Amino acid sequence: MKVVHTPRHLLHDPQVEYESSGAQSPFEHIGRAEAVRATLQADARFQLVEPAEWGTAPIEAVHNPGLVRFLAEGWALYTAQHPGVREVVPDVFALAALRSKMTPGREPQAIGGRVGYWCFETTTPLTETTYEAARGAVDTALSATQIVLDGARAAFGLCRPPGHHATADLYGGYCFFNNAAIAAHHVASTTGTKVTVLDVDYHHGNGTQQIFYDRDDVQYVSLHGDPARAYPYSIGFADETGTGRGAGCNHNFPLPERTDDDRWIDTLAIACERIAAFGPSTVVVSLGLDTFINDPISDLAVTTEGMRRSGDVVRQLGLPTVALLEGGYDVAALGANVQAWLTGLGA
Ligand code: OKP
Ligand code: ZN
Repeated sequence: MKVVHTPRHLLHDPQVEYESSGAQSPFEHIGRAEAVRATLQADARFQLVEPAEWGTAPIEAVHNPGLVRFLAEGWALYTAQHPGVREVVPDVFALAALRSKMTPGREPQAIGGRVGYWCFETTTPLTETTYEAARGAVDTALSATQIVLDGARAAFGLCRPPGHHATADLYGGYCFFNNAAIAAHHVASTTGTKVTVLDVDYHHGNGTQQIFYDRDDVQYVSLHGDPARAYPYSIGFADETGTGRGAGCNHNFPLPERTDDDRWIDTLAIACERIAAFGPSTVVVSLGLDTFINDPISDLAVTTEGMRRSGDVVRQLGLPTVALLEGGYDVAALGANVQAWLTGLGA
């Protein structure tokens, strides 16, 4: 199986994130992708290839061009006003409810206001070269997708930073551009066929759900920790099923704490029945490995063998599949967990 990887992810290397009302060392760090690369490089079944350059057009087909522009220029503008800042983080959020009863808001002119207009939370620092890394992750996703469009049964994009929390207009949740949504839209728009995004990350992919919520050509199917207790808290409930033309095309499977391999696999099998009923040409997997039993920020109990079985369940759909890395924070086990999942998928 081909694995798309670029060292450009090293350009996103924040030293601090703000979570639970405190500063901490980031969970989403360069060591994650390096661990996955090392494991796959040492396994002869995988061939590492570099992505092509895809430019901003496929990004702006999914995201607000204003978001792209902010991520490209925001760090320099902010640090010109606040010299010495390394990680830019919002402190004022332009929440829609601030303007209830009024006309919709517009992008603030002041850079301090712009950060909280395009970002929804505090754990996603913007550094001097974050934009280049985020562009590299999109290129990785699109090149892995192209390998599948060219006829491969499966491919893996070693995306970092991850993507599934980024909405059309907002970054956050360690995510800047929604790699999986950009890939899925690319397939749907260039082939005119239906696509499914299957999200197996522990966290609900609120961004992907939002981007496709009113569309009937891209189905979103997610298994995740119940938002009643798990990030992103306000989205990912089972009664969110799509709107307008997209009614019935969104499927959420919130799961309880300590969900084990058997329950996870049973739920994934039901999710795959919904995918088969939708009839997509292609499946894009948002491959988070933070459902792992020892993950430091999650509370499910899937084992490495459960990862292999998960890939096997998806393989049995018999559809061309592009898997893109999302989360997974037990770095010691991350390479083996990706390897197991891709082995199940048919590496
Ligand atoms: C990104 B991905 C919980 C805070 C969670 C952000 C988590 C982003 C996860 N106290 N912080 O889905 O793995
Ligand atoms: Zn996650």
